[in-house]
Amino acid sequence: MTEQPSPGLRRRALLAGLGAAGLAGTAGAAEVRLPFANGLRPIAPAGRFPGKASMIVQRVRAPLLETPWEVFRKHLFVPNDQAYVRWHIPDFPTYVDLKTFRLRINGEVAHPFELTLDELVKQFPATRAAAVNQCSGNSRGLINPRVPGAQWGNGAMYNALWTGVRMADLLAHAGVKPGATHVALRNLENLIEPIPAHAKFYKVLPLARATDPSTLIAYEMNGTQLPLLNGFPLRAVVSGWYATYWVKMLTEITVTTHPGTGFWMNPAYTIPDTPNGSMTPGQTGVKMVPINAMDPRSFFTSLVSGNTLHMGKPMRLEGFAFGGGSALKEVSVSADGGGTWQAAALGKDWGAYGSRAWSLAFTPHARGKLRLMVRAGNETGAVQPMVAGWNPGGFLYNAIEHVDVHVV
Ligand SMILES: Nc1nc2c(c(=O)[nH]1)N[C@H]1C(S)=C(S)[C@@H](COP(=O)(O)O)O[C@H]1N2
Ligand SMILES: [Mo]
Repeated sequence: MTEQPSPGLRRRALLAGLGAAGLAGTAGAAEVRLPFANGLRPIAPAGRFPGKASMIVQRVRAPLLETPWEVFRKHLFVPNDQAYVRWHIPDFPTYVDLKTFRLRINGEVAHPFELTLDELVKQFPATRAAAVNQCSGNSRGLINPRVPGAQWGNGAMYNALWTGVRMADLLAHAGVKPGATHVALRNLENLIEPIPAHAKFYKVLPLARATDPSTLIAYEMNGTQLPLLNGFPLRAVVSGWYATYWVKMLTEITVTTHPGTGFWMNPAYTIPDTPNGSMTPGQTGVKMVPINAMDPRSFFTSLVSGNTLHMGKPMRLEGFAFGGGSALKEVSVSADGGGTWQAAALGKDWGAYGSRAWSLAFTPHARGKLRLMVRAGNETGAVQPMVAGWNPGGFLYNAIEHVDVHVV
């Protein structure tokens, strides 16, 4: 697994040419079977989607493209051309003209203002940090009982090194008025008229989250401009929170005094207001709240189920993990069904909200079937559960992962 960020093969995002033809039709002949019933998906060849190498096709229009698991086995920082893609509305812009593009800061502020991309880059200090972008519904296909929505495997996430400006700096420049409580993040799709107002995708953040120093407006991903499909030219990076808040093609930040009424804040993207966001299927009268911070997750990369290990032969187990809403605290591995856990060594810390590599020396001691489990915990005390909690949106999946290997 490479632990350095690299932007991927295509160094420049394609800014034009993503016309209707680019999003229509069927994918190539290759297929992958995700690990759940009805998991067969086509694999799009490189170049089938602009700026993207080979991707698992969950849906063509609006695109839902999943990162193949092989990519995570090779890269701690997912190359831009294999970062997953998720759009809600088919009619998003397929071309962004930087001559006319502006980011506007308005609403409950003393001095509303607007900037070109160039002005944003030049007038505000750049900051750079790793953070994991993860869809709220990542791994939804593994939730039991199944729920509707994109049936993702584990590939609706990516760790990237983000460069941008702090949202707090822009808001301070505008002068937030007393009494303001939230910021609404709007994007270029909101300017497209055929989309009815109630359906337009925008998200609202509590002011405290918007002004946290880890909340960025990013213009680079792994050292190069954002791919169009990942939000060129600007996107919100709400480090530690689910990607639904990471508004792409961000064009307007409106400071407000209310939490927003849009469909995409409520009922979409809400979770039960219970300690771990879970409930019983069919349970009624459960209070729902907007989804927010991520939970910890950890994965194997050096092994997949079906691999063979050799008895008595020392080897290294490897993978990556992230803490979610707070920094990763520990990763441990169990070879006895969760009875005992051994702490793994953690690799370089690229920032509290990014992924870290982990590794552990291991020697198999008995022949036969062996299940290895990996578990992460974060600084606020959240630890991955053996079985994922259930909620009707199929969000927050973070059960302990395992590989089943043969020892010979
Ligand atoms: N403008 C815009 N931004 C958006 C969305 C969208 O549909 N439109 N979807 C959100 C959701 S739900 C996810 S999971 C992430 C996906 O980010 P990605 O495409 O870079 O993977 O974008 C978020 N930002
Ligand atoms: Mo999402």
